[in-house]
Amino acid sequence: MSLKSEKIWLDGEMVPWEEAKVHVLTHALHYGTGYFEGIRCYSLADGRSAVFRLDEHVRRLFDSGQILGFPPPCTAEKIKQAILDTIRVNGLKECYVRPLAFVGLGEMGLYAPDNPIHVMIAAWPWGAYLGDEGIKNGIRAKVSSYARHHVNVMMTKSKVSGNYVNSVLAKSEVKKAGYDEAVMLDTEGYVAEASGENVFIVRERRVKTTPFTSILPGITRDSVLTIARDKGYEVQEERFTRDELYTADEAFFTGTAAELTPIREVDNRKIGGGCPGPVTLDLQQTFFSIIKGKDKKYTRWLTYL
Ligand code: PPE
Repeated sequence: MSLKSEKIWLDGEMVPWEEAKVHVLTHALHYGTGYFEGIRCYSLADGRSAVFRLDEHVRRLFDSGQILGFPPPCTAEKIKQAILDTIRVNGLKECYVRPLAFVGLGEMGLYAPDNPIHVMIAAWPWGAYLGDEGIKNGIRAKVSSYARHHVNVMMTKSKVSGNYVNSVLAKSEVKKAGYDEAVMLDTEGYVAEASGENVFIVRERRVKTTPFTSILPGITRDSVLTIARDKGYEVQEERFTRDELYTADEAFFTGTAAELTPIREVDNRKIGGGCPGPVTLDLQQTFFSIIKGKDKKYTRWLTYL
């Protein structure tokens, strides 16, 4: 994956990629005081391109700012336009977009209410996050020894940069042990989410996912829940345990980067038959046809370039 593009949007200007830099005393670099989004733009079957669920991602960016107490210094409309402009100016038909708002240079120390808030938006091509093989045949997951944030330790509904140290620890732990992705339990021992995805299980064709407890409210999670309900599956947003994950017929991850990736193994136990199950494949296929603009029922989720 190359992060290189022509331009990065920084505080209202299109800046050459090489010049989009910050000072080493930037507050966010020291204390993790930034918040970001991950958004995908897809090239459609009809030759156009569209950003998937742009409004919801920008809304969550503002929610993150509201939770932290330093909102972006511009309107949501301006950010939406800047996202579309960044994709266009870089000539990208299909890409991942990363907006980040962060506390800049000024005072050092934890309380720095007068430091400037910067916003940057970059875009680059990013293929299957957990690999082409993984998205097709499923990945091997391991439960991490690191617990997910407690709701009163970190603001889990906010996509805060600092929150991701917890994800980096978990992901590194399981990757070094030879697995593809980390499943994280909450501080009470229930399955929370993965290092960068939400978790779903299927048993007897019933689809279950973690409720809004200690998790990031995933936009892909919401899309898949909507698709599952529309298709007539019984859907439950309920806490579940690690052994319930082991004994599921099927399991999968959802995320903007990971899209809908089947889980074929957890802690060396095959899930179902050890390959993507029928409900997972059904939901995945519908999701893929929606993002490609082939399913007219969900065009409300697409913002055309
Ligand atoms: N939980 C976490 C912790 C998370 O980081 C993500 C997205 C999700 C759930 C799913 O949310 P959504 O994308 O709205 O469906 N993770 C982003 C960052 C990945 C990265 O490595 O960076 C993403 O998928 O863009």
